[in-house]
Amino acid sequence: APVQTNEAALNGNGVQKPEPRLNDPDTLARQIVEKLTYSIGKNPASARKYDWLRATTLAVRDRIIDHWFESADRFAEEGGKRVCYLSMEFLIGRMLRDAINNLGLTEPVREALARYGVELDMIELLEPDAALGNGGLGRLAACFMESMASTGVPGYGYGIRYVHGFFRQEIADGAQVELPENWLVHGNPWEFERRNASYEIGFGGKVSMIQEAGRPARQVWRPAERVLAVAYDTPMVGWRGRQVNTLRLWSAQALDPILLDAFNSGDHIGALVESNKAEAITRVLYPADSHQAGQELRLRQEYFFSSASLQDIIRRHLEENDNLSNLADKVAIQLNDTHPAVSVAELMRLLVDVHGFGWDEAWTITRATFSYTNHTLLPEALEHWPIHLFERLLPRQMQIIYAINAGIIREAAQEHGYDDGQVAAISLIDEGNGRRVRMGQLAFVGSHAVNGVSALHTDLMKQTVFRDLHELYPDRIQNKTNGVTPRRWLMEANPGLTGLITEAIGPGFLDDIEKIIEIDDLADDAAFRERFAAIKRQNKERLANVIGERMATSVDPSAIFDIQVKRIHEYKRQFLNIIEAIALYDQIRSHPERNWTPRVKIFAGKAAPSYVQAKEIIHLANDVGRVINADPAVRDLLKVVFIPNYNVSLAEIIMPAADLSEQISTAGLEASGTGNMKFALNGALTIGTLDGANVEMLEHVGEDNIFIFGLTASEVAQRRREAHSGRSIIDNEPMLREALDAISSGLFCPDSPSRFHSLVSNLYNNDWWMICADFKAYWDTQRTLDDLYTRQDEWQAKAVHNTARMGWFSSDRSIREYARDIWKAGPGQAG
Ligand code: F58
Repeated sequence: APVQTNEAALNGNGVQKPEPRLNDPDTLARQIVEKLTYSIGKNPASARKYDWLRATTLAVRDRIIDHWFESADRFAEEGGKRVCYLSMEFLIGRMLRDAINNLGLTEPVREALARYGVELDMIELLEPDAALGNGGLGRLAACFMESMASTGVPGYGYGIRYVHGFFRQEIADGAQVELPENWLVHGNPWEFERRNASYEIGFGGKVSMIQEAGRPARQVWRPAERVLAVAYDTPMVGWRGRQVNTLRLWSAQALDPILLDAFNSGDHIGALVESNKAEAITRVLYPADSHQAGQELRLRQEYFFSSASLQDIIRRHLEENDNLSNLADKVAIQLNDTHPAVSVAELMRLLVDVHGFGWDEAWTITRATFSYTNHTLLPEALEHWPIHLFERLLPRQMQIIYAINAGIIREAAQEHGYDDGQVAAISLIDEGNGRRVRMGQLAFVGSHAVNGVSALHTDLMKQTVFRDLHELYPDRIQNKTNGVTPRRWLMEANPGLTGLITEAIGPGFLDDIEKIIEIDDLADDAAFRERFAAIKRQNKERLANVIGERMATSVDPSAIFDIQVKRIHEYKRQFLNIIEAIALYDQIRSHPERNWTPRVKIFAGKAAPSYVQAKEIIHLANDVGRVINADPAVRDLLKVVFIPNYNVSLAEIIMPAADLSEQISTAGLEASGTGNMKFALNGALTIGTLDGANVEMLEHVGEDNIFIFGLTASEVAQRRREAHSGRSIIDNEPMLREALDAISSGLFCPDSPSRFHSLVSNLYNNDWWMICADFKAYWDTQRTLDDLYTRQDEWQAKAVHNTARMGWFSSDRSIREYARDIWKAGPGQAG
């Protein structure tokens, strides 16, 4: 209950209402020093850079809070439908630049700090990245949070406040080394702990039927263990500060942090056992991006944040409504992949067991409330939990899943005449290899809408993982192609280009990114192209400096910057790119007389710690770079660099500096990709396969402005059915053979010549990822690009077309589509 306040003092004469903060440099300068003095306890004369960052953050935060309260009041007044985005990951990166950019404070803050001789660009770099995610899925959630706030959708993110985010990567003797990440060590000025919003989360125990007088019999779950979920809120500022939404992250704590009995009897360690066990739930982000982490702790994380979020959503709903029967009119819950899919069973439990709903009504509410996004078709990444584990940890939810399954199967058999085989295909329980709960099926049947993240991926979902459920519910699957926020990925990452575009067409594109198409005709304007190229050159110099500083390698900014940055995975085919580099190295050495176009091949990305092949690929990239970069025979014609510790902040430097973007996954396997969009928006040309959103990028930029090669998804599927092997291709392709021979010979790893033998022999034996199959087409396309780069006018014109035609790939567009087609929430929606 709210505390008793003196209404008159609060509202009558406004005594307790703080003055709204002013945004001029004078006021900002004064308030930054005030924060430095009274909140941080530092004298401006002796303050260190980090103190200035903190003081600036606090001063900016005050301004965000003003907007935050306004947004909250407005939502409450309008009583519209809210969107809750449940995601195990939010890969946010730094927050200061994003906040001041969206509040229009970048220049005033810069000026305010300059008065004390402090450079904004310097202190910004001290902010740690919030790296609460692995890659594309987590970064998409972060772009969506920003776009919901920017497009006026009342969005609430729900996730986990990991103490240790995505690991820090170092390269030692060419190999990846993982180090713990520690973003919270100096505290986090962006978050607010909300002790009042905390919920009990149970695990284990027993379920029993109870019969109370005058009430129907019901199931009661008595968990054996209970932990507390405590909320931490971070404001998410939308463009022009018009709306500020909330990201609520849960932290686990013991209900009884010190067991006093144990403590008093002298068992000081034992007294802490509970709190250690509880806190372990939110201690660390699982770093596997392509294999389901089958550990119990992972399932605990999933249930922990799902249950806390649902309890929070229900509590808020009941504060504003009489009961839960209209839940789906007031809340849309989006499941970001299957990690929160246990929510389907948990909402059923809360509705039926706790709030007394009948099963059928509860099921109708549940389905109307949830929707689910799938991000992968890779079988090894689909989540399924062993029944015995699920049952032990979540006994009541397991019963509910059986009951849901029975209903679906009954419907399929009775209304659609499904036979046993068809029933097995749609069942939530996989009876195959040890009985398991299939989380994708659970999310699907518990949702009214299921979406893929690009047109191709959505089609393939219908044909593969969800073929049978799609047959049963043909209207449920729809497409929502991904997007990226132009604030972070154009305005903040590339202020030079943003300035040029503003000069050319005015600032309208800042509010409606699709207006960026207005620069399209300027591709024919030589003066514009030159300025566009000059900005690219500056961005390349900035990246060259980073490479020089971090790796003591010098690269020439006039070479093609050919960049592949993303998680390291066999299907993303960094290996293909490295093989092409080796083949090129070989050709340059054999034909020094030819007119080679200088190229710098840049790689960055992390491998899951347990993914052996991915780590070998990192090792190979580093080993190859060491040999090529030291060889005077190719000096300045070819360099290969692997930049360690790829993260959001590094991406902000890399995206604007690329000439060429590598999007070369085996067709059919990259659900969408979002790096592809960031590069093209910043004027890189793409070399890529017909995979994920590349297909739609081709449609938007036109076939003259993108470089597509290789097998299509259906050709890949066909070859896989034929058990295609690489041997015959290698035998007939001398460049490929010589490159593979060079690897096998130990040329790049004389210290351990057999290091890459298994990597190479896999290609001979089955070429599962179609590296051999696509090599020649890839090589030829690269040479076309070499040639094109020598005709700078043509290259730059294509680059301008790419930037001009990427407006559609904004996450604002994605969010508007979700709002209109799935959530029925946000501006212009009845809700
Ligand atoms: C990615 N998935 C897709 N998963 O690979 C990419 O094509 C797509 O653009 C992106 O999602 C956004 O839709 C992805 O990043 C993960 O990182 C999971 C993390 C948790 C374990 C399983 C993979």
